Amino acid sequence: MCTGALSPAFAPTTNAYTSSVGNSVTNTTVTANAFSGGSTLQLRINGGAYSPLTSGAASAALSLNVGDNTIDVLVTAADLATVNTYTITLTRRTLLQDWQLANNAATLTGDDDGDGIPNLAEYAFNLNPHGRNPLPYSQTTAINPGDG
Ligand SMILES: [Ca+2]
Repeated sequence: MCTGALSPAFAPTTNAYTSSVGNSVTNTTVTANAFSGGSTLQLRINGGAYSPLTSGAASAALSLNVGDNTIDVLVTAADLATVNTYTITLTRRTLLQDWQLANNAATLTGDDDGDGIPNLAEYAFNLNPHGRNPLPYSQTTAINPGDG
């Protein structure tokens, strides 16, 4: 139905799907197959106007926002009375989310390699969150017991 993998797998009785793409993916196309010859298909993204979609043919390119995009495929049966809408929530990841996925860094506050640098700082300093890194700065604390 969509260029990316849908979750769950497409089934006629399931109306809601999710999928995700990397930050570098700026547009997508949707291909849908009508179940019966008399059905018509329409497509819209992010609540815009519906446009006709030819069964089995790729749609025009749909521009994706970073974050969630809602793609609706409206199916009208030949009797014009039976209407079904299939909705795909397609998430275009941020650069940070791409990095988290590539590095299996589930949380930004976690410190997966225990080197004292949280994952978000590993990202910011372009470090490896699964290889201990020397701290990008150093701190020296002088203790002088003679003071005060
Ligand atoms: Ca770390």
